[in-house]
Amino acid sequence: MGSVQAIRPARYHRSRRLLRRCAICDLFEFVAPPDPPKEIMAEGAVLLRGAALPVETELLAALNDITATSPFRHLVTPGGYTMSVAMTNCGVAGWVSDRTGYRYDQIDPETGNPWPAMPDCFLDLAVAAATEAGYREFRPDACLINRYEPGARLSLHQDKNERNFAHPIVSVSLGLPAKFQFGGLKRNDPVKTFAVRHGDVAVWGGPSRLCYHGVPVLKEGYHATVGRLRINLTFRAAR
Ligand code: MD3
Ligand code: FE
Repeated sequence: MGSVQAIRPARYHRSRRLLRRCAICDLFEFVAPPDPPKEIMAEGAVLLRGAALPVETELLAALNDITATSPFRHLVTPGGYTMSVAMTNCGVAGWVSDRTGYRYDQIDPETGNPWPAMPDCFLDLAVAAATEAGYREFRPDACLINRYEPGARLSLHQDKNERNFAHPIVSVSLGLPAKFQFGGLKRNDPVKTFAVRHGDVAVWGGPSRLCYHGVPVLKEGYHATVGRLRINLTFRAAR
């Protein structure tokens, strides 16, 4: 299981003494101080900057295997709209939407087969991040994978299709940078906006678990390893 150290970005392994001896490091730290490794967004909600970077290559390779079996597709909402974000899943349960509603299903409706298994590198990262955020019992059985092309967005919503809201949700951002909008328990509560980048991991639980959230329109761009895309992995204990 991934340890707390294993999900820290490499720069935190460097000793204070080494940093102090490097004048250029001093200069960069002055111009752009590093993000804190743990940022509290709200009660129960923690942002772990760069926590996925040490396992980026494994995550992207595992993602390719998953989408070879269960490809990305644009789901239709119960209201009849086609989502701009394309989705797939891995794990024993997958989130799906169609004209009849939203639900978790063991079967990929597109292939008629079970969703691909959750890769160990996915599970280990999600469990390590939840532990780091103070959620020690988290064992996700579902991973929803969202793919944003520039122009795609996810409007403000609550995640309410899971059986037990005592479990947190872990989200891993890869590829193009995006903004998270994070509101309150009512749709019209004020929202805070957080910029998320490649490798950032967020954990939402406790009093934040049912907060409204969304992703505004993704800006045009190109990421060196992911391309013209943003990928978000969302880990849940659905059942
Ligand atoms: C705040 N995905 O799939 S994850 C989703 O970036 C979803 O693709 C977004 O929202 C994405 O349902 C955002 C961030 C997130 C997830 C769950 C939350 C924020 C949350 C639950 C409660 C509060
Ligand atoms: Fe959500």
